[in-house]
Amino acid sequence: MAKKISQKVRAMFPCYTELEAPKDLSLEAQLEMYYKINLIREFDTKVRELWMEKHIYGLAHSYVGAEAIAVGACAALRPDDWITSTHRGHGHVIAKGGDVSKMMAELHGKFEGYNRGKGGSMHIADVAHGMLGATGIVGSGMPLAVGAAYASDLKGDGKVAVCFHGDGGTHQGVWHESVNMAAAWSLPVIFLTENNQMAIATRLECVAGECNIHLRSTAYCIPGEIVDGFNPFEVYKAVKVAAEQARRGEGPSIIEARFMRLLGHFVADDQPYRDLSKVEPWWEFEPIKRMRAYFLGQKLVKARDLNAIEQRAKDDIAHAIDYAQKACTEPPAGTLYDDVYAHGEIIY
Ligand SMILES: Cc1ncc(C[n+]2csc(CCOP(=O)(O)OP(=O)(O)O)c2C)c(N)n1
Repeated sequence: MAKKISQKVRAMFPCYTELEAPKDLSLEAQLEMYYKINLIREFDTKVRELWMEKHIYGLAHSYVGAEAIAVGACAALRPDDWITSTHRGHGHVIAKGGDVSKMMAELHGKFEGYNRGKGGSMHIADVAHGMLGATGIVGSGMPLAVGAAYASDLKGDGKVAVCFHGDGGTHQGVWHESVNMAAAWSLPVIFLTENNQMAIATRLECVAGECNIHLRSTAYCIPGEIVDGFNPFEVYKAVKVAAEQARRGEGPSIIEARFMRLLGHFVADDQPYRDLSKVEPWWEFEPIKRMRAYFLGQKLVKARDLNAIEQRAKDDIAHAIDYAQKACTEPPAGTLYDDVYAHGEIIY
């Protein structure tokens, strides 16, 4: 029987839902989600430390707290489906099956990294795994997702594109243009809003006429749904339904995964613009704590087996750091201009 949700939780987080595993997911698959959530948590926790110690170049944005969204969504996709990402993309890469060692090498500016050390955190793509790329330009992943979905529609290969973006991104004109085109052409896209209720220092309610982003779907005559963004199983269920609709040719959907940004906007943000005592209670809802309580409470898994999964995630990230720092090499000076400009004739 579902547990009663307290008034206090309801008032703070109205879309909170208790964890209940989807019927079509084996325990093994649920534990794989638990591993990936831990892997993302550990990756971005270490990235923050390494950035502070000046091992990592460029800026980095943490996916800590948002793990349930990427992992829940990607578990509901086929390996050959597409995703597009944001400036906060490490979680998307890992959830879609990317290589943590290659990503860690890239963040260290090493030649063995995803972009041969030239791109850094916000430019990681892994097309072989269907990950079309992170981007520092808010909103720029949206038309990419529509384009990928259009290609799949023309080819009839049954692939779906999930467009991850923040709540801030939904205020860009390109969001509306992308949703409109996908709706008009019935394209297989899922617009998945990671609504952490903040865009850098700006609270959503200060800049949105309608804070319920999923309700904007009515303007485009497509389905829209809101889910608890800290609950990987609810994200999975919503994406599964939306992906099945899209594959049947029924067009795009909007899913708003609501949660709270638990850390600063970027790794060194000490957040003078918000009262951190109001953020603290949100840690109660974070996915690792809740999944652990669920598996133990339902007597599905023993604590020692969950500990072993958590340790495996830690070991895998320790190995990735070791690889980036000890086994990888600096990019040779002669490769400075490689992959930067296309070789070709200029035609006037
Ligand atoms: C086109 C563009 N405008 C502004 C920025 C600066 N900027 C970087 S992240 C960000 C906030 C994005 O907020 P949101 O989409 O909610 O994502 P979140 O960071 O909360 O995950 C802004 C305004 C940018 N990178 N690109």
